[in-house]
Amino acid sequence: MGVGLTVLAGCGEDSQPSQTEPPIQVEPTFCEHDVDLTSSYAFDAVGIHYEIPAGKTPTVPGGTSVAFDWVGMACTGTDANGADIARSPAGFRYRLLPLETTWRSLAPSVMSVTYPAAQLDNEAYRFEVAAINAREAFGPIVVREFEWNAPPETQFSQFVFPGETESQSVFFAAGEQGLPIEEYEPVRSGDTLSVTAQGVSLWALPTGNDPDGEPGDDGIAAMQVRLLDGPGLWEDVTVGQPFAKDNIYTEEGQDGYILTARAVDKYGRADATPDTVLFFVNRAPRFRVQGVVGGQPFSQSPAPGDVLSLKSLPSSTELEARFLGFDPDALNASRQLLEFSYRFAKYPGPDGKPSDKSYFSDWQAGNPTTGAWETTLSIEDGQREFLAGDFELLVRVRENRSSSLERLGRRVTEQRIPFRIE
Ligand SMILES: [Ca+2]
Ligand SMILES: [Ca+2]
Repeated sequence: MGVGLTVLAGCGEDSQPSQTEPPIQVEPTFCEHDVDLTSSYAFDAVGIHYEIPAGKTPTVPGGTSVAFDWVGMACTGTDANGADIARSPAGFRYRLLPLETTWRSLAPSVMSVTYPAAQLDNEAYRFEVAAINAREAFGPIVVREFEWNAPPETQFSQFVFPGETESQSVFFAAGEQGLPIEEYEPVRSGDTLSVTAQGVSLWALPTGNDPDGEPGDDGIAAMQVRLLDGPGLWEDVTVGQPFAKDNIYTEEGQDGYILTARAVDKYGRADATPDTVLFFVNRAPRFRVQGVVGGQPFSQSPAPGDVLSLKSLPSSTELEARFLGFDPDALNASRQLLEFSYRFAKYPGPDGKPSDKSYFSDWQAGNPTTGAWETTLSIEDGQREFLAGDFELLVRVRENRSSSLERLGRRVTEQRIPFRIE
């Protein structure tokens, strides 16, 4: 025989070590240990259990503690002689994200962990546990996920009012304050509410329920309502009481209102999807293309699609025009107090190409009695002649307010008028 080395890994007769040479030492192997998570559950003060199954993210009730039990599985490595050897876990590593961001160590004899309710909050959690071998190598990580404390749900209570077939939840009254609720009218999301000098009164009853609540206890600790015309703060209202507000106006430049309510449960968790109703106050003025002014028929000029004659113009730089506006709120029907402004968005330029250089004119008062505006229009302050061709005129009508009524806002409506001059 030559060099008398014998490899020890095999087990056949041929590989028996010789009597005279010592066995060759090999590096032992350390296998990975599985963890068998035997139970994962939440439990409340009277010990009622809520399972946390694998592959799901259940919501466990607010106020519960959460516990995990597991066993570490033995695995087969080899010893220094290369022989198979059963190894037990050298310990465990676990963490509960996001509460614990680093791994916690446990001795091999400790195979459970409990998180008291006081440590938990309104969050989604992820529990991870693994066994380690003697070399501190992790076996497969076992995961359970859960959310602690279901959020409450909020809605404005629905009522069916006389004359209404469908139930409504938010109501308004324009004008007189202190009316009985039966005389309020329903607000549908997206409505524009008519307005009076007293603004608008609003009434709604927000209610909430918490999935974690128990019989006799709806679990709602607070109710918050917000009436937004922009970013705003939540306002606490008494649970079970309606939210009511008078004198709601539309301020200058303001768009709509968003009425929102959210319930908050006793662990401080708020409904993430509050009930919401969008509405506007003060209907914008409108144009009347046909009407009656001072007992006489009235027709807007120019009206969309009109074809005018160049010869009919009073001068080469002037166009006679008349418009009629009205405010559907009839805040003060005898004094419409409307203002008008215009610009030519498109007109034939001197080079024959369409031009669009003009800006909106200053606001000009309409007739305070009739809401009519009879005027002469010009292009670029009379610097341009009217030429034959296609025009596009934009006319705006705006509510004019005396200083005592300016809280009502001044809503604007724009009319686009394509017309032609031949
Ligand atoms: Ca809850
Ligand atoms: Ca109005």
